[in-house]
Amino acid sequence: MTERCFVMLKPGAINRRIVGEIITRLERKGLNLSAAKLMQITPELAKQHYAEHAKKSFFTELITYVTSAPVLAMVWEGDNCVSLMRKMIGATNPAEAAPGTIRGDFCIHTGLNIIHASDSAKNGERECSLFFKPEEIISWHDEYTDKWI
Ligand code: IDP
Ligand code: MG
Repeated sequence: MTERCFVMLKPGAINRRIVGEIITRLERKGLNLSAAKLMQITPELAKQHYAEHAKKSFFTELITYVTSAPVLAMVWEGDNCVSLMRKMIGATNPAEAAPGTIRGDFCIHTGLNIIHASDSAKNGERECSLFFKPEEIISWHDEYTDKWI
């Protein structure tokens, strides 16, 4: 079933100049990029996005990190997009993320794990609408995705 997943390349991905490499991996999987926006996010937006972690010990550190420099907010679509994306990004702690995953290949510390992806289709919808207006998300299909993926 087609799903939407909100993906955010955190400040480390932009500053380390690996945005293109990460997007290439997601495109090659066969997922569709349907929105993208470079943003310097406010603490208010970051806190809304990560509301479920408000009481955690790392919350302040997390908000400081994701607001410290630009992020690339994106919407990706495809069949089973959320679970595929979570597999491709790997475990939250890069030390446990398998080689071949984005976190497994590009980072070391949990607090600097360079990429966010929604953890359920429901959260995917919630997060996409937090960062994008409906008209900014452009769902598209082509012969490649419909016939060959
Ligand atoms: P996820 O990003 O894999 O969904 P969550 O548990 O939702 O993982 O945590 C959100 C983000 O909060 C993580 O990606 C990471 O940046 C940060 N984080 C989670 N746990 C820790 C921790 O124990 N120390 C520091 N930062 C953490
Ligand atoms: Mg999460």
